[in-house]
Order: sequence, then C-alpha cells, then structure tokens
Amino acid sequence: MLNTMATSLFSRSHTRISLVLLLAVTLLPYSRGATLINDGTTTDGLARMANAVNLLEEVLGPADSTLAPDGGALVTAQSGLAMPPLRTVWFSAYTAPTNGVYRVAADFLPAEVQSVCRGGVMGWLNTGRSNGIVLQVVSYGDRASFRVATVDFLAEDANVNESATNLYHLDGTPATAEIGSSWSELGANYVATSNATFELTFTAPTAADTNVLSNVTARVAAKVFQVDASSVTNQVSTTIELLTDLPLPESGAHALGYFAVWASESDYGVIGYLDNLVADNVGTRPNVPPTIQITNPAPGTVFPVLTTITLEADAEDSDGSVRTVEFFAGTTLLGTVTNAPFSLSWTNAAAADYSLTARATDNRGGSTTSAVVQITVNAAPTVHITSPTPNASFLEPATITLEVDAQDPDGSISSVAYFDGATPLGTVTNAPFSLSWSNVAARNYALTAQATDNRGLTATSAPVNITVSQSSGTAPEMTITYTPNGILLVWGVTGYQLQIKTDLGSGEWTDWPVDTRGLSQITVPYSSGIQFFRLVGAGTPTGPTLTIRLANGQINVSWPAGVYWLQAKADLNAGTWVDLTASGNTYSESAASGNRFFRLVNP
Ligand SMILES: [Ca+2]
Ligand SMILES: [Ca+2]
Ligand SMILES: [Ca+2]
Repeated sequence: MLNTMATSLFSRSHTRISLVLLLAVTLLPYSRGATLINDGTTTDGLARMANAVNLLEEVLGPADSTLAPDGGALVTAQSGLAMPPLRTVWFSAYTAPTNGVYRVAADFLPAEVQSVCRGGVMGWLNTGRSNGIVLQVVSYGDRASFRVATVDFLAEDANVNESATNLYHLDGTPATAEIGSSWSELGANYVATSNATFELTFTAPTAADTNVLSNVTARVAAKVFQVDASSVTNQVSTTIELLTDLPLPESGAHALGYFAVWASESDYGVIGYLDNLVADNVGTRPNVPPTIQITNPAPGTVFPVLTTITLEADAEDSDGSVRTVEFFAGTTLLGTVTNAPFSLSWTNAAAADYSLTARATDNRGGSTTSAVVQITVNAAPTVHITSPTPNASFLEPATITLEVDAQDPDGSISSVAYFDGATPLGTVTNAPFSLSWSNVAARNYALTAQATDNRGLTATSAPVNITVSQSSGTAPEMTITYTPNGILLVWGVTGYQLQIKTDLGSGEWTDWPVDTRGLSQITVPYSSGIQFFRLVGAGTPTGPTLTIRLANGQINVSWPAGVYWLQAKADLNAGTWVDLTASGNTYSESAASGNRFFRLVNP
C-alpha cells in the first residue's frame, strides 16, 4: 500500500516539478562554470556503491537499490529489507574533483513526504575507503531536517553507517546529529513536494580552522535551494557550516554523486527522484580497472580427461561495470562471458597441465588479468591381468603369480593393487607389479587389478576367474627305524620318490640314488653327519617314450605313433613349454649350445 501511495503522490507532484525545472536550471547560482554530469535521462556514467553489510540478508534475502530514468529524472527505489538501512551513492565514473576545493549539487524530490524517503548529494566520497559526506533531506516528522553526515558504507552498525563522525563545528568541537549542529531546520520556505537542489561546497581550511582542528582537511558548507513560482532560485535552508578531518580522497578514489536511502529496516519502496548532478572544479576521473579472481577450479585440482570443467570468476569494477570476462588456458582463449555470474563450461580438455587465467574488461576498456590457477587434466591408466589366465585351475595350497600389463598414457603407474572380489590381496609399488599370492585355498576366485597413476587416478581391470581345487590323496607317514643293517625308512605305499639333503636350511633336495616310486620302504646305510629325508609324490611314468639322437649336428626326436604334441623348453625349471611343429611322429632341429628339453603332451 505504501508503494501505491508513494507512486500516486509523486505522479501529481513530479509533473509539476518537471515544468518548473525547465525554466530553473539556468538560474541556479552555481550553474556558471559548473559541469552538468548527469541530467536525469540516463544512468550511463554512474557507478554504484551501497552498504556492504545487510544483517537481514541471511534470513530474508538480499535487498537492492535501483536507479532508472523516469520522465527526465532518475527514480530510485529499494526492494527487500536491509539492516542497517541500505544507503546508496551513484557516483560519477568519468568525472571527479581535481582537488579538495569544489562544489557539487544534485536535485532530490522525495517520492512521498515521509521520513523514510531520503536523498540528496554526496561529495568527498572515497571509493577506496567507502565513505563520504552527504547532504540530504528528511522531509517529514518531528526530526525533519536538512542533514550533513558522514556515511561509512562498510559499517554493520546503523550508528556508524551514518553519523556526525569526522564533522566539527567551526570552533573545533565535535558536531552531533542534532538540529543546530550538523542538522538544520527545514525552514518555512521549503516545499517538501517540490524538487530541491542540495549543494555541498568544500573549501580549503583557513588558518583559524587549523588552529582549532589541527588535522582539518576542508571546510564544508551545505545549502538547499528551490525555485519559486516566479522562477527565482531561493536558498530555503539555513547554511550548515562544518569542518571535517576526513582525509582528502586520493586522485582516482575521489568521487561525487547522488545519494538516497530508504530509512527503515521494516519496509521498502520508491525513495524519490534524483536529477541534475553538477559540480565545478572537476576533471576526468581516471578509470579504476576491474578486479578479478578465479574462484573455480581450486588450484592444483586434477581432472580426469573427458570431464567438463566449470570455470568461475569473481569480477567487479568499483567505478563502473564489468563488460566481459575471458577465460584462458595459457594463451588460448577458452571462451568469453558477458554476464555475471561469470561461469564457463570447458569440455574436451586434453590431458595436460594448464595455467588458467581470467581477464575482466570494464565499461571504459580497462582490463585486469587474474592470478594464475594451475590445474591438471589427467588421462586414466589402463590395466589388465596377464597372469593367471582366465579359467586357469590350481591345486591347493596354491601359489599363484599375479601379473598385469598396466600403462599410463601421460604419466606413470605408481601402484597396482590386486583383489579377489572386494578383498584386497596385496599392493605392489614397483614395476613390473608382480605379486606372489601363496597358500591359496580351494574355491573359485574373481581376480581384478587396480592400477593407480602418478596423479592418483585409478583404473580397474576386467575380472579373471580362476579355480583352486582340493588336492587328491593324502601324504603318507614315514617311520624311521635304526636297524643293524642301516636306517629303515617305511612309508607303506608306492608312488613316492625319496629325497635327501644334509642341511635343512640350504641346498637342493636330491633324489635318493634308487628309484623308490615302486617301493614302500627302503634301508639306507648309516652316514656321518645329519641327513634329512622327504617323500615327493610322483606318478609312475606311463605313455610313450621319446627317442632323442644327435647326429651330424642334428637333434632327431621320434616317438611311437599316436596323437601327441611335441613341446620343448631350454630351462626345465623356468619358462613355458613351447609347441613344436612335427611331421608325423618325428622332429628334427639343429643342435645349439645350451640345454634342450622335450616332452610329449596328450591333447
Ligand atoms: Ca533532468
Ligand atoms: Ca572501471
Ligand atoms: Ca595419467
């Protein structure tokens, strides 16, 4: 309802004011030599600064203040609730005071004659420190007044946000937020439903000013004017004269502009109308380049290849607006974003290390490049099990050699872990990543290998199924008896070869000189020293017998007729048996140095 009332009230008064202003502008006392910075028909060239803190935002969401052309003036309004009240300055981005002696003025008409609709002019604005000096009107209520105040846009506390801090009377005593101090009565001639011109003049402090306030930086005079029915401009206020010790804003940070606030924490609406921002002793305001930083991805992130990488940047321009943000990988432009939030999806990044930057360009062509963010796009490793082979079978207690072929296209393999289902069997960190898996019990197994590359990316092999079966038969017991004829060894069954060694901790077991596979006992002679015996299961040889002859540098192998594969190997204890191509039941090859073993396999 409040908004509706404000709008309807203004509709009547604004029409009247616009007509008057057409005649009034040239009569304003400061018009000669002053620069018209903004005539109310556009917001171009105006930059915005508002309270940095809104204690209500977390619960109620953000509040915003807007400025838009409306019938030759700029209408300003607030949406959302703010605590402290949302104070905003729209300052000139292109024009600034050239030193600390200048005059600035702006027109303000409250949308409604209410204490919440406050506006005026701001000078001495320091865009780096986010503070400045304002002259505004409170057009209604028992504290109605024209007010000079300092505004700190970074403050959380309403008493700091707008106060009489840094303002002093001409005798050097601190000013207060009271009528007769930094405030003045509205005066009988002020018409709250008419446009008024708010003027701040900053002059160099006099010797007397320095005497009473050693660090004084300016004398501030505040006046309010209105144009009467005869087109005569009259001062409608009591002049407020103060000293300030706010530091003179440095060149580049010094600004001036329109000011407005909806002075309530419990509602919001149309604040009023701003127009005719003028100033003297001004020049071109240097462009402040934008700021930008990459907020995503985080430095050091490693992405798998084929991942879509979201690039995000925070870019702001303190005296204008950010027009473009360009994202780069090294010198390669990845894409350009023209609207906040500045976010770009980067697809199909090849595996490599990348130096990401983002460059923001503002509305005056100033640009800034962000700090570099290093990321890595990593190709995944590959792995497959080469041993054991699929569907291999073993007898328990089996010892199975686990081996893989593991590769990383853009780095190296740092480890390979082997699993039976989800059960880890062991991890190997050294090439060739072979693992001897021992005491494997009888059952079926689904083996996988997981390879991890040097950047922590993993790949898992296809499963290899194997079977471990129970051994058939049981080992015989051997009894050892001393007899007058020697040592009687009895094991009771046939099919075992007796073996001997003299040191259990070293050396090889060697077959007893007698073939014991057809025996179940044997008496061996006494011997000095220690002897150890064991039985090794060995089936009685059956099948065909190979005949191997050497003649004229040729090895000739033959065997009885039958369907057999001939195989050979060079080391009986290592390597694999290799199939040989035989014709009929004979085979020949040239004799070479070294050993050569042959066997027949019945397919
Ligand atoms: Ca205008
Ligand atoms: Ca800028
Ligand atoms: Ca890799």
